[in-house]
Amino acid sequence: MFSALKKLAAGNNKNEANGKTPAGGQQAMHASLQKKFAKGVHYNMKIIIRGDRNVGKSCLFHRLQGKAFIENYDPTQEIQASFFFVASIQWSYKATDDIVKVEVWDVVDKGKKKKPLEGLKLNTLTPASLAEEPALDAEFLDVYKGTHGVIIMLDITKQWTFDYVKRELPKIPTTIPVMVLANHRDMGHHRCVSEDDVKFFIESLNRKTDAQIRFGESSMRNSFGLKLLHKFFNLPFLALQRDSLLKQLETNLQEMSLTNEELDLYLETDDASYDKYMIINVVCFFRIICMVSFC
Ligand SMILES: Nc1nc2c(ncn2[C@@H]2O[C@H](COP(=O)(O)OP(=O)(O)OP(=O)(O)O)[C@@H](O)[C@H]2O)c(=O)[nH]1
Ligand SMILES: [Mg+2]
Repeated sequence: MFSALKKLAAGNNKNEANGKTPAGGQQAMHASLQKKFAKGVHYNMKIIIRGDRNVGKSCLFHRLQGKAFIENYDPTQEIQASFFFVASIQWSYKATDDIVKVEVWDVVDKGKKKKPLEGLKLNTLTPASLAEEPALDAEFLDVYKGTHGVIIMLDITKQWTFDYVKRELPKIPTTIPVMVLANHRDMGHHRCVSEDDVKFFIESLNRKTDAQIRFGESSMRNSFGLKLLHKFFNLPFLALQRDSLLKQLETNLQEMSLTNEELDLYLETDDASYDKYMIINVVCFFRIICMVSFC
């Protein structure tokens, strides 16, 4: 687990460097982008995907990486993180050349505990050391920390997945833009969660901040809704950009007040007095004359 934690914290620099497709769903940066990005990443944007079991989170996680639909259900055991650069998910904000690293997390609420010491039969092992290692899941990590956007998914054919959304949505910090994604749209004939029900619930939350809760529909089977998601990414990006600009503005104001203080201090020194300046110059002049005449 701790290696996975390190991976989440440190990104996939090592793998990017050797150009291999790394494990755990991470993706190496395309060689043609390396030159462009050599100038440095301007923004790191973290997007997390949440939702009840079996709603299609991992399918979306794969789709965002440009991969094919996964037919078989393989429950995710612990949080997966993937690191993209804008061009590799065909996302960029229209009015800017900024290089944005998009980090997507496929979040697992309750992971399967692992037995790290399985297979080892040493006498020195105590029952405590044989204890199961916790999985990297939402119970273990504060997944909203440092998050810029949330995609919360439900399956329109399963009422209880909407109940999950109802429970989780109010827990999401109101500063983070959210997309409620009603997935399995291609299964419309089995639909039991209506668009109106979801929209009504979202409105009932009465979010007052700029970070809105949006609603959209999707099908991971035929990629419907991915365009909408890419547009949605503009919201967390613009919020991130605004924070960064506000910080720059704050630094600018601090620098300005420091410069004014420096100017005030300078004006109190001998260097800033014309009379003293002239005396120093005259003394220097006579010294040079004396040196020249001695030579
Ligand atoms: N028809 C249809 N099937 C989908 C869609 N999205 C996902 N599935 C199927 O639903 C099943 C579950 O998808 P996953 O992406 O593994 O679900 P998950 O939310 O990651 O599940 P957990 O990892 O257990 O939390 C898989 O069999 C997918 O093929 C969709 O939009 N339409
Ligand atoms: Mg999954």
